[in-house]
Amino acid sequence: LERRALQELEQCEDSNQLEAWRLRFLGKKGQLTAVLRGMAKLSEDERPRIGRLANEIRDALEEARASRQDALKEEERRRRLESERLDVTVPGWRFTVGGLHPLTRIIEEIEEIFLGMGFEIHEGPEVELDYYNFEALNIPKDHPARDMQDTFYITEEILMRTHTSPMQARTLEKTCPSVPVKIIVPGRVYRRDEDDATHSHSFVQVEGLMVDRGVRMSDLKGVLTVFARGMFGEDRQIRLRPSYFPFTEPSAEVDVSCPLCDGAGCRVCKGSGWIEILGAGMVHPYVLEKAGYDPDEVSGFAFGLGVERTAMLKYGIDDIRHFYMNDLHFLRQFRRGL
Ligand code: FA5
Repeated sequence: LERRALQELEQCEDSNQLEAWRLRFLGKKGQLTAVLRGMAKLSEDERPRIGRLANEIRDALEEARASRQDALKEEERRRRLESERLDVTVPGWRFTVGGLHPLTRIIEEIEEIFLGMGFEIHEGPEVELDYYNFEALNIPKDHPARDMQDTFYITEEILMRTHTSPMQARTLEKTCPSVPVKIIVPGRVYRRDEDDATHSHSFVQVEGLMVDRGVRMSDLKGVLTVFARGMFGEDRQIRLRPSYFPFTEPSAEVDVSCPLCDGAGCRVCKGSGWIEILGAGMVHPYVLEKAGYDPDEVSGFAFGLGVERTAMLKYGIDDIRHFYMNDLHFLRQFRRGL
């Protein structure tokens, strides 16, 4: 019995097997216990001898079990340590860190420049009422100027805003009758334009609006000059060309002298030396009146700047679609400084 028990003990590989072994030999119903129980049947002179022998075997088995248990524990500890081993010399993972999108960076730069001139930053809804996008800006339903901005309609009265100018009307309605009002409104706009190198059906504008007593066209020119120099360099010039918007009078299109121009073949300005970046003008009396202001008391200017065009000009990018293709080779160029 002892030999068999010791042999089987050797084969126990873990604490479960060891416990099963203990029950098999030393437990209440175990084989050695059965021997001790059977001693009642033995004769008087056999009993002490067999009893001693059985006790010795029990002690030997207990002892063997304890040392097997220690060995198994030690083995388990060794295995655990092995599996938890950490090689601190293995090279680490390289984490790829993203960066700000070039358009986000340009918007932040624009905001900085206008904050510096005392403008506040406001935001407005991209899904807009026809009323604010057109009507309140002096563009009634049958007005031919609606064709200038081909529109995505959601219902007859709700549309995707085609410019950030509705925020002129929304803001003035709220601020009336107090002055001064000095805000810029960055935001995405949508038009049913054919996509090409300089047009996108969805792009970003920054609206500017200043209303106060005695605001003049020269204030507009001064503010835009500060902007152009802050954005493109101190030696930039701006040029105002007469234009037409129903919500400004007079209206102008504003060009910046090409900062990258290298003559007739310049791929940014096509050799003209100037690039259009925004539309602007003096806020039309109709718009002021509609919001509740008296146009004889206050005046203002407004402008709408194309952010992609500004970024293209600043970084010499020749196709607006680069901003939306998510080509990492393109985007990584703008990562420095995060
Ligand atoms: C307007 O949207 C007027 N709301 C601007 C304005 C505001 C005038 C306040 C007067 C007072 P326009 O449609 O020209 O104007 O667009 C303004 C600028 O947005 C353009 O100068 C150009 O930089 C940019 N832009 C226009 N259409 C697109 C287009 N499809 N893709 C990318 N940029 C565009």
